[in-house]
Amino acid sequence: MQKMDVSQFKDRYKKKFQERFAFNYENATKQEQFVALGHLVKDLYSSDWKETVDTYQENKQKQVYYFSMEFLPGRMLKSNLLNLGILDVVQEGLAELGLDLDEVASGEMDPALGNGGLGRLASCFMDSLASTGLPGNGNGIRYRYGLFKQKFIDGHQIELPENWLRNGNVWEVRRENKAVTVRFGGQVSLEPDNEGNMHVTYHNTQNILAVPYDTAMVGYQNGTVNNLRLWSAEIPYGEEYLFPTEEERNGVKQITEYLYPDDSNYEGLLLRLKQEYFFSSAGVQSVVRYFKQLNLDWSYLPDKIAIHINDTHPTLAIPELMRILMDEEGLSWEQAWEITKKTISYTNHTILQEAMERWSIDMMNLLLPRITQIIMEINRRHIEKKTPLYGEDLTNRTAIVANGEIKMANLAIIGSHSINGVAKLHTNILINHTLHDFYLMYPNKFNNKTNGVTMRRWLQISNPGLTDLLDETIGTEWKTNANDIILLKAYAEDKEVLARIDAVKLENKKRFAKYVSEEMDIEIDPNAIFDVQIKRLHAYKRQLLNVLHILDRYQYIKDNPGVDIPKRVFIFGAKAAPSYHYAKQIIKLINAIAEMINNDSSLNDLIKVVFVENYGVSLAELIIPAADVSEQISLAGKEASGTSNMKLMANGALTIATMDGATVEIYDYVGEENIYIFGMSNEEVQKLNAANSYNSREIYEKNPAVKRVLNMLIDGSIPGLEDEGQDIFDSLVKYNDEYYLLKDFDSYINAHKQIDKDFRNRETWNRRALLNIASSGPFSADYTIERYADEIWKLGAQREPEDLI
Ligand code: GLS
Repeated sequence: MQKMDVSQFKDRYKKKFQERFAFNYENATKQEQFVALGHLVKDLYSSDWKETVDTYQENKQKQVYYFSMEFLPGRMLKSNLLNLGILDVVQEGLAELGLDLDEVASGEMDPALGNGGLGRLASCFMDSLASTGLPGNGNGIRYRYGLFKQKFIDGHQIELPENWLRNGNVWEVRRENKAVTVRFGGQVSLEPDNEGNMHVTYHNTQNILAVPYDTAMVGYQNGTVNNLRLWSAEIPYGEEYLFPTEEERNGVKQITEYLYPDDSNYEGLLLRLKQEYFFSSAGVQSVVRYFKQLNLDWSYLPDKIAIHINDTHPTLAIPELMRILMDEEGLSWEQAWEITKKTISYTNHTILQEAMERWSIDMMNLLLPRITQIIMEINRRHIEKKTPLYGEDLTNRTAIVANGEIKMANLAIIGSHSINGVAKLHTNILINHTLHDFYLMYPNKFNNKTNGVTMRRWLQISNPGLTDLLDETIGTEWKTNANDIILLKAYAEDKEVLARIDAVKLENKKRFAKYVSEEMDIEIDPNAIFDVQIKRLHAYKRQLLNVLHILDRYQYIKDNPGVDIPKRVFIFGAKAAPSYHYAKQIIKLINAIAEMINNDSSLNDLIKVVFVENYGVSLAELIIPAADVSEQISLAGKEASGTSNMKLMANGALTIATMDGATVEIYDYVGEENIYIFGMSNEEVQKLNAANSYNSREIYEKNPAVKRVLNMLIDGSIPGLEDEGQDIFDSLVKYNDEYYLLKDFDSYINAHKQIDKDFRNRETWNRRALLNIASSGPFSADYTIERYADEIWKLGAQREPEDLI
């Protein structure tokens, strides 16, 4: 890309604006100002985009296709500017034009095409693939409506549609000429031809056109621009199609209309299955079409293509690839099977049983008759081959088809060459418990790839103050080699640097406090401890434990008026799945407590509770740099990895945590003095489960602090609650506290008391913040991606035709 100076930028921007809107930029809305800038930026990377795609093809380079039902890219303007190396030029240029970059950037919609960590991980990976110069593309769904927009009315979560495309989307390019057809329903017949080869014929199918929209994934100042391809469902056109009825039109539109708003908890809905097949099939078809242009024998497919399935949602890519290779390209089952297994790899993101996808065979058969035949045959062969080796019991436990259902994780494992967990502890749990039977069969398929986050968005863009501090102390090498952040350790005793860490944090806290004041009408003191829990609302994540601590603290302050403890602001950001009643009750509870506490002047502002509405990537960028304390308090063994833990650490928050997910690795890097660990370990949880002796009511009866806090839920102390208080109380006392909150209560409270003490000593606290920042380098997604590329996708070491001879 050609470099541009400030004055060139200004000229181009004015011209671009004029071209698009035919009036002056000064009179425009933020959204219009953004659109013009977006188009300008797109012009700047378009030649690199084309060149990257051409080069991959000319060199016949092996490429990975990351199939994911969710992507959560966040606003892309600043990320593109940063990666193109023109963030400063544009910021300055806009300022000279009387515009503020942050204001203009807020004119972009934040596309919420994902629920939470899983979708955000996919987007961090896209950024890292391009930024490390690796040939990697995304494949997903262009949802018309992303995740719902959350509103609080009387403290209750209300879901509104998020029409993120209403003003168009600057970044995408519609590629109708690359559309493919996806077939649903109907019947199939298999008939032999004269030579005895089987031919598949489809009857009465519903054909849907999958139209790709491509978005550039710009690498960090390296000229690489990869592709994120999102598919939209449309009515096929052409002479063979009659004009569709309204019902048909709606049926088609529906397929890519909504993102399913469930995280870790999926409903068996026909529409969702349609979505899964829709983007898996479209993706596989386009990959195969690309491979055919290379003019290689089919056996080279795994040498040129890697397909990665992000959780089980795209698992139908396995039977789809089998179908295409056999039915359309004439390969034998054995050939197709070898190629498929070598091409596909799978990441597991959760061990929660309710999140393990299963589909009824009847539903699958109705919707995808040929795919169902193939799945049944994969299963039949699996059982036939493994039973003599592993016996009937074990083999049957690994069956894909059982009790009228198809188990997607089993299909994903059997039909791929690699399965990975997302943190060391998670992978160990998969190997030793959840997927142990499979581990016995395929020990070499299992591996760990601890998650990572892109430091570009989560440090450089969201925390410019800290970025400058790093540049001025350790140089700029950390921006391409995050492990260099460790060099900051050398400044751990430097009082001036420690004071700057403090000042940067304070600035970020003021920025967030301003938002809270303007948007929520709550005043918070930037000198208070900002204690942050931001993630989906789920019982296993134990936001409720955080609430119990708040209530305990409330009681303590009430009992001890004038007590001298640091002020705390408890900050929550969380959406609950619309059908997840209990999670929504907890949202209501937090809002009711916020109302009670924030309006109680007798508390002297010692506690405040801020529950931001509509938490998403953009709000995360505002909150994370302002955090002092990072809450990672899931029941040990339940959180596969977590990724907000990494972002918060990199921004200098100290973590209070159970030994769960990737937090265990944070502990290893940062050292026990710089993190607050509490509660049961995974082993202790397992033991307690096995002993079957837990009695939460006993804790309630015997522990006065627990009793007092829990009673508040039911004695009318918290105004505005209806059934929520009683239901939540019952979940903890009557129904034996599934996630062991009461068991971990005391140690959690004690850890927080320690935080109060430690926060007082600013210098020590800042040193520990510094050590957290310094230890965060290994969590850069660039490294995670390099490990996927080397160990799973083998992007560097593909076999060339000569190697065969
Ligand atoms: C999740 C896990 O719950 C998170 O712990 C994990 O960090 C994330 C990315 O690996 O995947 N699984 C899931 O279904 N949603 C998630 O966020």
